[in-house]
Amino acid sequence: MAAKDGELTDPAIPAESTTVVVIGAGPAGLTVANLLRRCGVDCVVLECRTQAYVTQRQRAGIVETRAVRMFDAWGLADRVLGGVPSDGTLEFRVDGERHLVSDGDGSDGPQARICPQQVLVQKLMAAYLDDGGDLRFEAADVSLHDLTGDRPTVRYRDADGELRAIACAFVAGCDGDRGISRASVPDGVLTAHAFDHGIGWLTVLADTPPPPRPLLAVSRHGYAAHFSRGPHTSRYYLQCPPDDDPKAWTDPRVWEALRTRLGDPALPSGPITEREIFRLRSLVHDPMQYGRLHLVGDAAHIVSPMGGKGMNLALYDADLFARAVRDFVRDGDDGPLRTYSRRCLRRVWNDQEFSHWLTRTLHDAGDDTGAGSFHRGLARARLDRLFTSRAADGAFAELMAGLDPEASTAH
Ligand code: RFL
Repeated sequence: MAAKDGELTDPAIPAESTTVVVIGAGPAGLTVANLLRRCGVDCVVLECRTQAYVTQRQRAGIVETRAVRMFDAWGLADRVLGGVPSDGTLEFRVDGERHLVSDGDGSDGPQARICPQQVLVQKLMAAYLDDGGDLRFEAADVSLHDLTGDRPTVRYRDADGELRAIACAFVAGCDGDRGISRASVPDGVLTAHAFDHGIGWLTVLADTPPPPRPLLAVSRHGYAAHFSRGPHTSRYYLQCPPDDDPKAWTDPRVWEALRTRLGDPALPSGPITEREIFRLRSLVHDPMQYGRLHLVGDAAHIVSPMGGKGMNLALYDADLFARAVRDFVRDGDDGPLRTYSRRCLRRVWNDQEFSHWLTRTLHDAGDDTGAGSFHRGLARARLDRLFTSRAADGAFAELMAGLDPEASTAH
């Protein structure tokens, strides 16, 4: 929490100085740090967890086309993107029937990559550290001070338990939904727009052959999906009641449900390494800045995983923030910093709408006990349009790629 001014200048605490303190070393924080280094702006990254924890955390799996081109424009694509290029198609399986839909928009340039989040994080971290970047793990009790002044201070306790203070020009709050950054903004400044989809997903990570392309399956048994998370690893999703107990989903029950819902009796099973149930929820905080604090990624917004936008939005915010700081430091232009929140939120709402549309369509089209048979009919009509209309497929591909006329990667 923000502290009173009297607590700021303790002579016993060694004081340092930098231009940007980045809180959190996830995709957002490490991207901000790398981009700032690329334009010669110094920064310090504070991460509360250990290096091993951060580099093993498995979540997202696709870097969208727009984000691939963003790294390319910064000259970082070869260093930070792992995985393999996407083949530009998604499979929808409706009651066992296969429909391939293009998720490549046909534009020239590098395309989306199937790149697990932990691989992106490992490579971003390696690039930053190889370039001499300052990244401090196990930073405890991080607190932000004087955010509305010209020179905020970030205090924390280092891995040896010593209190430290860093004065800076800007703070990048990249510490996720449960971090300290957003919690440091006084009550009443931010408006939270929250939505609970009333849907649960059992998510399972297993050592099994990944599918050739992302697979999303609709049936009366409920939604299921199968995605690649590396050459020998898969992530599966199974719709379930939001308050279900993951322990009730034994291995045989998981494999049987997947075979039924994916319409694939021969689906191979394998060791399950992670099993978790979460509620699908969406959340937007507006504005995404307070004084010299800028919220980046999950610290500002959560998108339901349908459509694979959460991590990609974090990368978008990071790009906008780094360019805005560069313009301020290099040219004294504070315009991009002042409009940071408005520009980010335009894309955030665009992606929220896409994710919400896809979430409703794929759940309503299957099990009609939730939304009712009328909504089931509407959702089936939307899928039919997607499978048969070139215009509908084109709009879908544009949203998947993250490319719209505003998605400029111009520097
Ligand atoms: P992160 O990744 O949560 O990183 C935040 C970092 O901040 C640290 N931290 C602190 N450090 C210092 N002091 C403190 N007080 C701190 N508090 C926290 C944390 O330890 C951590 O290292 O946020 P970031 O960087 O904004 O990145 C966001 C993405 O991680 C997130 O949007 C995605 O994982 C969402 N997501 C998906 N996104 C996609 O684009 N495609 C997907 O397919 C996809 N699948 C998913 C997902 C999220 C999931 N979860 C979390 C429910 C699948 C799942 C299961």
